[in-house]
Amino acid sequence: MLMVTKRTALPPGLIVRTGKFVWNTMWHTMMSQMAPRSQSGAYTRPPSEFRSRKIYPEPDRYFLIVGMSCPWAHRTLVTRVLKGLEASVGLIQVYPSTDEGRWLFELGQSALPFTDCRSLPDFYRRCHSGYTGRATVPVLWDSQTQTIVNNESAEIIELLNSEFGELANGLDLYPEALRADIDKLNDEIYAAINNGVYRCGFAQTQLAYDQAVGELFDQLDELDSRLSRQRYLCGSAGGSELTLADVRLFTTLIRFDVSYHGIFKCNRRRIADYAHLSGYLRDLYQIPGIAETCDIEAVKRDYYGNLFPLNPGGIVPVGPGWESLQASHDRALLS
Ligand SMILES: N[C@@H](CCC(=O)N[C@@H](CS)C(=O)NCC(=O)O)C(=O)O
Repeated sequence: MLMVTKRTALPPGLIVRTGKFVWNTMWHTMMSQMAPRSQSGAYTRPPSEFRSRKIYPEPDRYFLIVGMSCPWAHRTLVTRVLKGLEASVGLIQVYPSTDEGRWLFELGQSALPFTDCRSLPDFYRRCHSGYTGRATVPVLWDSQTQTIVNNESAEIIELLNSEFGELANGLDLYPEALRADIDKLNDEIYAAINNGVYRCGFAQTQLAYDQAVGELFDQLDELDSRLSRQRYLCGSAGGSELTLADVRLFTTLIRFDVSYHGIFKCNRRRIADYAHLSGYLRDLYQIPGIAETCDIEAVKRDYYGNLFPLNPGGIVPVGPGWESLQASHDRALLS
């Protein structure tokens, strides 16, 4: 006689509660490794550890190690172009590993200094034995002493601006007369915008997210109004000049609609919705040589594909494109 076993289905409530418990526990564990947090669940970025400012301006001596999706590394690429340092300061690219959560070198890449370093953490340890901190890009590397000079983008761009003597052109992106103005804006823009988008995306509580997203859009609104009167961020209306403050804002703005708006939930508005910030972004993008430093596909792919806890399925959205960055603007009228 055929025996029929009666299978009892698990109650849906139990499945949902168990699933949520397991996922939440894993999510918090992975998030706290990817993004260190405060008691209140707010993202706290660890400080960079290599901070030398000593440069011996010789051609082919220094290299920048960069990942194309990284906004901090992008600052150094833009400054290298603006200062005409492409022929003197070399570039080494790294690529994010989808499963290891670290940057990898492309094997066989000619400029790679040590053939046995597969990953950026290997490279940091090779240059500074016993190093246990985070292995971040950008890195300014001295091939002569085989040491990392500096791994703080805010300082690397100042060094590229002022320490490469005759190797660089004479454009001053951090002029003495504007320094107080630049520093003040940099501090505000860093907290609310450059790091602000990460504070939104890496928030681990609703409260931390609400606070970060509020500050982000308040600051964007303020800058939009400032940029209605002047072409660039610093200097007075009619007399503004391109400075490092613009470089620093640019690399966040260009990633905004493509990645931060979606994956970091910075979605009260897009940059395209701002009357002046959108033209300002196009203006900077269209400076000769700058478009070549921007790799939109890498930005989209790396944010959506490699921040696993924020997008476990790894699906990369189709839009938006950035054809609109080529569109005309009337920013020159503000000069
Ligand atoms: N303070 C650094 C931050 C650089 C940074 O966070 N870079 C990210 C890529 S966007 C990174 O390399 N993260 C690897 C890690 O934290 O292990 C700077 O501005 O130079």
